[in-house]
Amino acid sequence: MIIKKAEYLTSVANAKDLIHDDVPEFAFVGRSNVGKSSALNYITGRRGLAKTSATPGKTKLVNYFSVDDFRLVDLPGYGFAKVGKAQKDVWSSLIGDYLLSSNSLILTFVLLDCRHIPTEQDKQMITFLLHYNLPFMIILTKIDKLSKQALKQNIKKIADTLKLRQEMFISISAEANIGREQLLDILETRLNLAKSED
Ligand SMILES: Nc1nc2c(ncn2[C@@H]2O[C@H](COP(=O)(O)OP(=O)(O)OP(=O)(O)O)[C@@H](O)[C@H]2O)c(=O)[nH]1
Ligand SMILES: [Mg+2]
Repeated sequence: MIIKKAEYLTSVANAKDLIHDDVPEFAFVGRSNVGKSSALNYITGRRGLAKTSATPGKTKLVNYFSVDDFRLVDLPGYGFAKVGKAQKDVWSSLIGDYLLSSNSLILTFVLLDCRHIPTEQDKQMITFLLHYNLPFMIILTKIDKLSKQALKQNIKKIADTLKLRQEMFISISAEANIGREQLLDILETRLNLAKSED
């Protein structure tokens, strides 16, 4: 798949302002600083599209990006001490509101740092997605930080911790340009599936 157009659409702070239409959406969730905004930029091939930062807690709103005939949605990070209490618990957060109310969300990417064992909040996010039967995949980020061998070991550890099959995992590095084609293939497959279900 080739991305022709990618642009910032809007940011939303309250559940009542979330977009409800039939444009298919892919969402990015995960801990603060895991690389959500970077992954979104990497997929689109537009470096400065979503704001990234070495300081956790950069993305505080639901940010919508319009990409060809679909949208990418950058969600606030969780697990960062300074985010409000409401943002800490997915069941009662803007993230949760978004995930449950978007009627055109076709796939959620849960991003995990390939170096770390998932936190309680990561597990809670996955429990939430499973509970509501929302389709998701895991993106392991920053794989430039590990050797091939160490990455392999960590994928197994992380998959075991989450009790998920390794087929649900994609490994990427926005920094070292690894995984973009695989991600684009997933987007394309999901978009075609959504179209055929219409
Ligand atoms: N080495 C390496 N660093 C990365 C990679 N992707 C992102 N980073 C760095 O990780 C930091 C956080 O990236 P962001 O994309 O802003 O993370 P985020 O998940 O959007 O963070 P919040 O908006 O705070 O929730 C930045 O300093 C990025 O440069 C990667 O593939 N490799
Ligand atoms: Mg961000």
